[in-house]
Amino acid sequence: MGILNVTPDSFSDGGCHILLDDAMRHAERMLAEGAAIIDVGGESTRPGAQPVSTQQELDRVAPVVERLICEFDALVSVDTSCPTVMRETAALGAGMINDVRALQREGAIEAALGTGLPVCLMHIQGEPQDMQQSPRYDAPIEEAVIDFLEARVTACEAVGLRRERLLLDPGFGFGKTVEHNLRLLNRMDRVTRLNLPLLVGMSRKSMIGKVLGRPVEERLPGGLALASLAVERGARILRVHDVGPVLDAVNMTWAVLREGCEHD
Ligand code: 9MG
Repeated sequence: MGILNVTPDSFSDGGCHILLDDAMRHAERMLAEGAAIIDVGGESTRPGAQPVSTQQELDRVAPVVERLICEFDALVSVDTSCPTVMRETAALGAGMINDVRALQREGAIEAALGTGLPVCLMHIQGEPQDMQQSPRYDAPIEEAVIDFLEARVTACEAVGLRRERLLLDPGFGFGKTVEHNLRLLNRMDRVTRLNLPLLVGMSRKSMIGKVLGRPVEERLPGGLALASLAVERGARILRVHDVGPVLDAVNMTWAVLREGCEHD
């Protein structure tokens, strides 16, 4: 899943893909490098980001979704928590909803249900504005994440949004310290026990910066290591900026894992 941010302040490529033509070129490049999904977001969810109005989000995202669908044969995912944006972009042909708030906003479950689209439910504690202010948990992080995701799946099923349409995401960096993120990655096999496909996003995130002491533009090697480990621990979709290099890392990882399956 290639990341296409159409926000002025997104943390790692902020401002680069604001213009429609730039956004199309960037999407084209990610698809040529092997992306199967393009994830379009119009509201930054980086730590400290301020919310945007529904109209602002729609104005950013809708033209991009419309042109992506017109010009490319790709699955377009919309990174949104807003019921109106879900409905409007689904009507334009979007094929998936990626909600970092796991459909917790009022009306979001009903809107997602009405679209008929698959939905990624992500774990988050707090809101982007304050989620990184000393995050703490009463239970081990992996148990907190599993309990939250199970509860969100139950809430979806209660209104008729069937689990066949759901994907789960442990939400690296969303209300978590570096230690939480590292522990969660080590125990991600437990999240796979919920028996739903796992989507994971760690590309260029601050956990890499903090461990390696690298600025955002130098985090690719760290991101490749995390991508490989995530696949080995059960991730099936990786949300990334650097599609080509990550795909090589993933294909190499799969070659090793396949050999293990064939000869065990
Ligand atoms: C929008 N967004 C930013 N980071 C993300 C992550 O880790 N997962 C998902 N599903 N979406 C994300």
